[in-house]
Amino acid sequence: MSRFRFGFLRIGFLGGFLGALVSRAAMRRGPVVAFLRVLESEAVGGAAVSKSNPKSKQMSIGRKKFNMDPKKGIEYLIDHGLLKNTPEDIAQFLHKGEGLNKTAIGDYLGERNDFNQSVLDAFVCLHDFTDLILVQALRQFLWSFRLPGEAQKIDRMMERFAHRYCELNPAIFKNPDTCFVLSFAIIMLNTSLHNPAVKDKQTIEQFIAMNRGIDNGDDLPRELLESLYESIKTEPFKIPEDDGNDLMHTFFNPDREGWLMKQGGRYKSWKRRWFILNDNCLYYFEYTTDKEPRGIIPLENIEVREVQDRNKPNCFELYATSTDFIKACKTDSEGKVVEGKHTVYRMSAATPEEKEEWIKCIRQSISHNPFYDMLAKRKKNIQKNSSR
Ligand code: 4IP
Repeated sequence: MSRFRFGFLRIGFLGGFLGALVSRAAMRRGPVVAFLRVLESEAVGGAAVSKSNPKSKQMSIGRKKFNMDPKKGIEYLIDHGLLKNTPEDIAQFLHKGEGLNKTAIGDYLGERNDFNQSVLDAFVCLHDFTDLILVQALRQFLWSFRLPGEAQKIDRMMERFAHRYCELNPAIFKNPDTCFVLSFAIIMLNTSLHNPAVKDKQTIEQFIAMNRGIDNGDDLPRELLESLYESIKTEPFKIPEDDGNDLMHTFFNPDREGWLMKQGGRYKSWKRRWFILNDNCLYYFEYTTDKEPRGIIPLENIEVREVQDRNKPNCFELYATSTDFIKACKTDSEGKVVEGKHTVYRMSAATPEEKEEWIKCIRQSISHNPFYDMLAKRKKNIQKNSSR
């Protein structure tokens, strides 16, 4: 949760700063939108942005878009040739689920139109429940996405699950409805046994009684119900939470984070700061638990190089190629957001390996926008002309 709040504040902070630098119009629509604009602008210049691996950069943008708006994310990935427009391909992508928010997956699979329903079918077929007891199959299925809140959607998804389970394990139930009903009894049992708010815990006898006659009028074998009960009792059922955490976590899933020593701009004192590299920005914090960064350095039109420092080992620095100061912002001693005053940002890592890693990751994150160079040249001309 703290990471979520932390991430959210980071958006606000970043939005406020980049809004001024990047797009005031986008800012009026809120910091998240502003930030998305930044991502989009990255996408526009995708090939130039990530020289080493443009496809993985686009994939990462597509995933983030998916988490904000599943339909748009899928469209983006199809448009960029990263997904085929078939239910099978999309289902595979959702099933793999890498970097995807489980609520967004659930929303997409729950959509009522024919295409999404075909994706749901293909998605369910990617689950192999062969020889799994029902609890294990449910654990697997319900962990792969978050069930939407709407009863009709839940009904449809659980119905598909029950069919798939019975297809792969034909000898257990007389018909898929038994599997469907028992699945809900298991979910309720889980709440009863593991939710501290529930005082009267369901006993095994109550669980058996509750499921009497559900198999086409017959009872299910006692051993089967006992094994399901035991499984839930010993290991609670994990269902993805919807606290927004996943979404922001995906949004701010850092490329790299760790401690570095950082030298001041005007005063050359060294401070230990927690650095997070993400989405072409470098953030630094006083403590890992801080909600707001002390500073943000957009990795745009700057370079990184290794340097020797008399006082610190394993140094590297960020430097600007076309401006005097590096574009950055920080909170000053009174808590106000001000522009940074660094011609270089010099950092010292704990080991030579860490230094190498930081340089490599930062280099991959740096983007070049020719507009800034043009603007810087113009500004210099203006300064030159006005001082004549
Ligand atoms: C400060 O030195 C810190 O090093 C600041 O780092 C730094 O700001 C200041 O740079 C520098 O003067 P003292 O604490 O000894 O005064 P931090 O903000 O991480 O505490 P930066 O811009 O590096 O964040 P200038 O440029 O404000 O002087």
